[in-house]
Amino acid sequence: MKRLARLALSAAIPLFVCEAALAGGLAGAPAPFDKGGVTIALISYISAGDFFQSYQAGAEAQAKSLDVDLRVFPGRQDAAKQREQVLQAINLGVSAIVLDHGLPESLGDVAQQALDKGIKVVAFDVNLDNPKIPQVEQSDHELAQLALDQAAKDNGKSFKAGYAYVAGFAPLDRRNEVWEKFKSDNSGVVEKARFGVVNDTTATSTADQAKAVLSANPDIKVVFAPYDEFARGVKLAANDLGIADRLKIYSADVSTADIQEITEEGSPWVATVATNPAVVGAVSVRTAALQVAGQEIPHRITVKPTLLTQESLRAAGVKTIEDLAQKVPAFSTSDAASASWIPDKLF
Ligand code: SR1
Repeated sequence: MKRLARLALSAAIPLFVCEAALAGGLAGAPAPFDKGGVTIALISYISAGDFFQSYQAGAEAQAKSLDVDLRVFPGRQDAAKQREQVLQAINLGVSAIVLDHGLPESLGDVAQQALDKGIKVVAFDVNLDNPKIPQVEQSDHELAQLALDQAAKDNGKSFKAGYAYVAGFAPLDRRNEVWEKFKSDNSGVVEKARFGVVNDTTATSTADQAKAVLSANPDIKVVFAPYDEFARGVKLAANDLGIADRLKIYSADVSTADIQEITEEGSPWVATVATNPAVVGAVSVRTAALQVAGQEIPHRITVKPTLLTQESLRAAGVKTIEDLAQKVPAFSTSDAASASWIPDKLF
């Protein structure tokens, strides 16, 4: 299934990507991209789940378009392993490293070692607090605000809520800031329980917790689960308990599998707010490429998310990410970290 999704994505990559790869270097690009032979490492903390698969596919497509050799290191939710992989990438002599999530305490010093060796470093969703390391993110404050505004629109400003959250992940921490403010602005919104797990089976582990929470708190009507794996877990729990008709789930992220879960008959998953993860992966590689080319980039690079309600997806007949990209053109592109010499029509 995942293989199929990636094949579908690569099938959508237009011809010029192949032309660039065949040419050995990119005509009209600045050095070193004009001659080719640039290697970039993508070192991910989380290797499981649709978001991260799609992010990687986007990074690979953008790398291919730049004739970059992208070395992918899957961290498999292991901080020590991810740290070791940064050292391996330094030893390989890559031109740049993209860090995709991770724990700041295990990455900060090795990222600095890379910088000291002249290797460019880009961080997606891990806050390394280093002025030399640009941060890519998905406007997480806006993302959470759009989801919570929709929750307030659907349920009013007074409801009992469950909240899925794990501290220590930069995007979840940013979304949490908005949730805290939302609660303090709306005293009728009561957080009855907080739960969530991030591991290699996030959805099912979160489902086990959600089942206990929802059984113990039958008055919970809304769950804010701002990560699609959390939302899947909550939906699974609601279905198992037979309470899907009295629960509404608001989330982040989207994939073809998510769209199917959101739009299916009787689904309690009523809205999500998302970017196209493949676009975010592409933006991360572009940021690294611009740095390698010695070009200016802002310190904070954001990709804007879109609100997708169950109602709007059903009404537009959206069944897949490809449908979504067709119906919402902004979803398949971002002008973040762009330059005239970087191919941008990847999907
Ligand atoms: C555990 S962090 C999960 C989040 O990272 C990405 O930002 C995705 O949006 C996902 O929700």
